[in-house]
Amino acid sequence: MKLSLDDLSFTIRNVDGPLTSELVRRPGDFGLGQVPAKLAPDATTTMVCGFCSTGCGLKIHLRDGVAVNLSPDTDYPVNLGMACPKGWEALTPLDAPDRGATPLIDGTPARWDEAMTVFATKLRDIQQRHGAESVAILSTGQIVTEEMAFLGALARIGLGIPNIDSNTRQCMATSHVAYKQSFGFDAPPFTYADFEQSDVLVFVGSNPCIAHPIMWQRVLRNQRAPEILVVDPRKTETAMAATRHFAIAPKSDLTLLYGLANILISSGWIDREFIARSVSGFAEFAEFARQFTTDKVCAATGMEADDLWQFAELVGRKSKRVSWWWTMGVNQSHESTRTAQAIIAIALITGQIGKPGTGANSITGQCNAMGSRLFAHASGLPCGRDYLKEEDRADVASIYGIPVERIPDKNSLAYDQIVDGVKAGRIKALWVIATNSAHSWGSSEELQEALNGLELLVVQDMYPTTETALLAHIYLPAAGWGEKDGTFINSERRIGLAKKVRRAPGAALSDFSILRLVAEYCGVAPMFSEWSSPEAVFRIMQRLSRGKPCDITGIAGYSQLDADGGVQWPLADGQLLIGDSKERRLFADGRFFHGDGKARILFDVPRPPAEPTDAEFPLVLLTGRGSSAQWHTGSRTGKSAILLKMHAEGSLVEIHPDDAAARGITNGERVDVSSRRGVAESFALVTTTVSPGTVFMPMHDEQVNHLTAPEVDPYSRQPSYKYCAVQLRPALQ
Ligand SMILES: Nc1nc2c(c(=O)[nH]1)N[C@H]1C(S)=C(S)[C@@H](COP(=O)(O)OP(=O)(O)OC[C@H]3O[C@@H](n4cnc5c(=O)[nH]c(N)nc54)[C@H](O)[C@@H]3O)O[C@H]1N2
Ligand SMILES: Nc1nc2c(c(=O)[nH]1)N[C@H]1C(S)=C(S)[C@@H](COP(=O)(O)OP(=O)(O)OC[C@H]3O[C@@H](n4cnc5c(=O)[nH]c(N)nc54)[C@H](O)[C@@H]3O)O[C@H]1N2
Ligand code: SF4
Ligand SMILES: [Mo]
Repeated sequence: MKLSLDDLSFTIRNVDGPLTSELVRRPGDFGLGQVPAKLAPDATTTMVCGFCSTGCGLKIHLRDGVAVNLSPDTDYPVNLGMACPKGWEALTPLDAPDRGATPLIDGTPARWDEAMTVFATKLRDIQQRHGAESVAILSTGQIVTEEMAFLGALARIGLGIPNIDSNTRQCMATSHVAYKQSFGFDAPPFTYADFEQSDVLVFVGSNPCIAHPIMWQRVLRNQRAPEILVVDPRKTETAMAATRHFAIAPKSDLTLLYGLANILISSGWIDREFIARSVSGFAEFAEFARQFTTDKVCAATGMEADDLWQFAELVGRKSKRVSWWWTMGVNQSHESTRTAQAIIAIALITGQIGKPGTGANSITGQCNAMGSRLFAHASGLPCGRDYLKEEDRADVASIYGIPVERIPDKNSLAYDQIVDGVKAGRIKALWVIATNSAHSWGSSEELQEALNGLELLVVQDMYPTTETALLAHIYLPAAGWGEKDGTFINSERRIGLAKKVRRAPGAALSDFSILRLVAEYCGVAPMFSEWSSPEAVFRIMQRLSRGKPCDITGIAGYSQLDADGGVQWPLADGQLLIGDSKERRLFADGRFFHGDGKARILFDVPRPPAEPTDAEFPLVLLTGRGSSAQWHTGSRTGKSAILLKMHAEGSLVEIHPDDAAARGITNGERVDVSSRRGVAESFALVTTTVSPGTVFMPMHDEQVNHLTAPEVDPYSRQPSYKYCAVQLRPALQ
């Protein structure tokens, strides 16, 4: 149905109206919706948290149909009544005084009609003058899956925008590619119960005490007196709580893992039966791994031989359940895909997968990183399909009811290639949705300059005050978590429901509604007539998933997600959730998703990062999460007085006492941190949590990416944020 401008202005006018249940959905309603009709005005409802990928369930307490408070859900299978500070404070950022309440054109408030007219006109004009390749989109792992699916389809199929990628590239591209190549599908195999059922847990480049506090609580519930091994160059909070900490040299993980594999294979601490049945590439790998002798591994990692052998023995014991967990210390590296696959290889050759308390387990980051990996149309067509395969394109075309020619037969550029295009002036128009690239992308000062040179920068965010939004020609005010309906997929493949329990401020609209407006103003709405509400899109997603490893055709709808505490994929048509099947892991039958049913071992010779340290820049800068109260670029968590009180103020750089003394730097002193790309003004925190030769800065610090390098992994194109050469000096003055 073609919507008239009257319909649009009806909807838009009503944005300012009260939050009432009269505003029911109807054709022409852009999903402005109401508090779900089944909720009594003063009831409690449940939904998942919108910060991290743990995906905790929260009880939302309503007054007059509006959320006024929340508490952790005691019945939700993920968090069992617990929440971290961000979860407890999740409603606060919604009330921040700098929320965007109206579109802005060059900083001046505008009506939606004006903003959309300018957007559509400029977009078409740039496409015509400079060709399709001149437009790109940077999206996110922090909107609901339905919005991601809609955005991807609208952009690539509807609007002819060939390049769309997201911050998931900065975060999860490595796990996506590693699993896809190794298992035949991007399938994290675990369930959180595995934290409680392991005898040995190995965390590689992962700091769950800070980044996934409720997953860590699940570890603490483990009654098996587990060994907890942490591989991290820093003595993190998690390392301090572990039974063993291996403070290896930065970026020596791949050598370490191959060395472990060599010991495991040569000592016979492997599961030959499982390998024969379920693994391909073992013989070649065994041959390859022989070169990683104990001496070589100790030289690269800085470990003692005894420690290396004890590590191997702990993970090689057949009678024990061993689980491997990795996060950004692995994914953000110049050889990240092979590092992740080395972890996978060890789990495979020791037969530690598909059973309770085992697995090669990538912990995801953002609330919906997993949704973007499966449904965003970015690095592939939904549910593991490939733009380059004719049958996959035909499949999607028939599900969408559109001619197959509409589906591009080319892949999108990756984030770093889009950024290069912006810098080189090839990309003239960029639409940024729910990510703050000007802070979070490496070499950020250079990017900020390039963004300034764009013909059109559209930023769609909850706040017009982010570093990126401040540069926008058109700012589109978005509703956030709690102000719209849809689903998130957490780290253990659990699809959870997010609900509208608040009205977004002023004229702010849900991303879903904004996409509907864009479709309308760009003249492609009829192609998306079926994409009328988040739940309608969920039905389309179910059709996309049919017959795939992530089949969700058995989910009855949002009502089941609500009633069952979320549902892990897969749940195919006819499959029922009974008994303890609410917590399911994959590969119990030892069969993987490649045609031969086997998992593949993939490996490469380790190589050094592109930017070595030298006399001018002798220290390695590590970056990462600073505290459980801070979220990324701080646009949300920075709005909570409580969360602000929970972490140190200002910029801090952690430096070892030896390195500080060598530079005449004392604790608390002002310092300049410089790299080949920029300088950060900071204060020294002299501490032994970092090893000599390394320093650490939290990524929440806006200056951190002035310093970081642009190197990416060749398979996943994920940036190596956790390694660049820097120098520290007392600040001049
Ligand atoms: N409080 C809070 N929680 C969050 C987030 C947040 O911003 N704040 N963000 C969420 C997101 S999107 C993500 S992706 C996750 C990230 O979660 P994590 O990956 O656990 O967090 P990071 O601190 O980025 O990185 C983990 C560790 O990698 C280590 N590391 C650095 N270099 C190396 C190396 O060469 N080898 C090894 N083995 N380790 C190395 C760092 O010292 C760091 O301790 O957190 C999620 N949770
Ligand atoms: N040096 C260094 N850099 C890093 C990392 C690191 O470890 N070190 N980690 C990287 C990783 S893993 C990640 S995931 C990225 C994160 O980097 P970003 O994605 O840039 O960080 P956020 O602050 O989460 O930005 C999300 C934005 O979306 C907005 N938003 C929230 N909800 C909604 C919504 O529903 N709709 C809309 N339209 N907007 C919304 C928020 O206001 C916020 O401005 O940073 C990466 N950068
Ligand atoms: S652990 Fe993650 S999902 Fe759970 S309350 Fe904290 S931020 Fe939310
Ligand atoms: Mo992330």
